Amino acid sequence: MNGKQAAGQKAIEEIREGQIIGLGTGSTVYYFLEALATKVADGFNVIGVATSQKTIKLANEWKIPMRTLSEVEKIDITIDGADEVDPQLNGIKGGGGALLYEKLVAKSSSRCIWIVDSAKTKKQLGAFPLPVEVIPFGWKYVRNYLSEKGYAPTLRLDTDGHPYVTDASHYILDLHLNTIVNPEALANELDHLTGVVEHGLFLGLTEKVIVGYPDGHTETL
Ligand code: ABF
Repeated sequence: MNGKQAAGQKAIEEIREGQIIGLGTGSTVYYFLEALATKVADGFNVIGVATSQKTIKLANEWKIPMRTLSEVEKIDITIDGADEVDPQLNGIKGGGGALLYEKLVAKSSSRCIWIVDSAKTKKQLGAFPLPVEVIPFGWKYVRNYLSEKGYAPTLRLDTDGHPYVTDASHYILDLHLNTIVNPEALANELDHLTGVVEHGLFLGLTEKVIVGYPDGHTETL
């Protein structure tokens, strides 16, 4: 067992019969979905709300009943991954390109829990490139603005060298910041930049982080 598997399986303990569950994206969430599918196969009654086409595909394969976010009034609990987490439980998300839908699902949830392997926990955010989701029409304006600020933006490309396109048909600029001294100030700046749809700073959006270690044990932040 690896850290991601340990964290994914541990998160099952947070789930109750009859809940509407936000299902995140990524390889750690894969292990949570696998464990959830086993319970569903045994008659455990839950409804999932996905954050990406990738998660919808997996949930359908494993026969987890699904709804879209617009079909539910409230999500009871969301289980999602993250790319970096700091001691204040702030994080960088969006390495998988699903940050907009992940943030909408997180903000629609009564509870949110992240599941990560121990490599994701950092003293300070920023080593992982910060994803910024932008309207394709204005991506060069945003790229130039961020470049002039010294944020070293790069347009995310897919495997055939074309701009990566999110499920919401936007582009992503990844900011290479190394360290983020004041995440709140940066989030506020990005929130007010014309052309930016959303960014991967998830501040105060999770109540708990389950950290999985290579030996299979987990700790909770
Ligand atoms: C998702 O989990 C994304 O926000 C983030 O990029 C990803 C982490 O992926 P993994 O669990 O595969 O490391 O929620």
